[in-house]
Amino acid sequence: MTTATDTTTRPAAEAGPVTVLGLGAMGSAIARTFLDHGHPTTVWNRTAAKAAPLADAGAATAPTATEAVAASPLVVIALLDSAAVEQVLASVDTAITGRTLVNLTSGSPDQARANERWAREHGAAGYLDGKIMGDPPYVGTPNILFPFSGSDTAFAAHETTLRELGTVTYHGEEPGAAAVEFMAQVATSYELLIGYLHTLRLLREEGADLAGFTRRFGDSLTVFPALLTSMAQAVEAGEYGPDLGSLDVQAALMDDLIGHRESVGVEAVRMREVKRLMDRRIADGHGDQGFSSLFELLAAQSAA
Ligand code: FVH
Repeated sequence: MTTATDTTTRPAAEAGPVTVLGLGAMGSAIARTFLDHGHPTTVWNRTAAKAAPLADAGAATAPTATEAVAASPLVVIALLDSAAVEQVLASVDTAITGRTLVNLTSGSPDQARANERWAREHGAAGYLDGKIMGDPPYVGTPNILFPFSGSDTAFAAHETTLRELGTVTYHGEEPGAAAVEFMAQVATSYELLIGYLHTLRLLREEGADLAGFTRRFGDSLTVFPALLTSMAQAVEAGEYGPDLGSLDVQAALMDDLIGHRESVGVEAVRMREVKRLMDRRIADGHGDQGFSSLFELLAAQSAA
């Protein structure tokens, strides 16, 4: 194993040793950030050549994941997926004993819970599950988000180091909580963005100004936080006022929206799905309620 060069930018006593397993775009950016903050940093990657730029920047390179883990009390993993995490952890085995394991690999809440069990059963000092919302160039800036969950003592012990990576939030001891947050944030964004792409297609077909619309729509998003809050309150209480108007009125508008999309050759399957839910709710006698009440139909067995 080569030796880490100390590139200290703050007192060495504060910047403890860190190991990073996985040197893809994200792991490399993470390791570089730790180096920039003066942590003695040990790195390992399945394809060893990817460690070379980090070695040039002062990282120690380990020939195996096990040796990398042995080098630091804090071990950060950023691999492709949960299958890769499982394989690498199996090779590390009891070398994790006494170390804090931080897994930043994307995965489900259940995978996070399984990793926490594995860490506990192998004597780790603690397990934190983290997720990444942002791109590699933003690592080390406030413009990338890292939700964490898991051991609160591990979080307290390593919070300062983890905050060097970006904007950090802690979601409590339940190991799956950060993954729940990640899945919810990412899924909502995809649903919003596919609607936006449909709209851009519709505007293009109508010959409208995409940039101008986008600017105005961006401005109108400022009303969303209050709207989302009131929708969450309605769902929590199970009491549905006529938000966005009553469903009786909204269903008629939906017919116009669907008809417009279809008239210019834009696919409208998701809007037809919204209309189908509205129609069901109206048929159930809830036409006086608002949009939030569709929540009642969104459990898998009730949406069919
Ligand atoms: N923009 C991004 O990059 C996104 C932002 C949101 C969160 N993701 C998640 O971050 C994890 C790492 O992503 P990444 O961008 O670093 O991914 P790659 O550049 O493709 O690197 C993948 C690394 O995983 C190693 N690897 C893959 N399979 C295995 C395996 N079976 N055993 C050991 N290592 C494995 C791979 O090694 P190699 O191919 O170089 O040998 C890379 O080090 C990810 O969960 C994203 O969802 C990033």
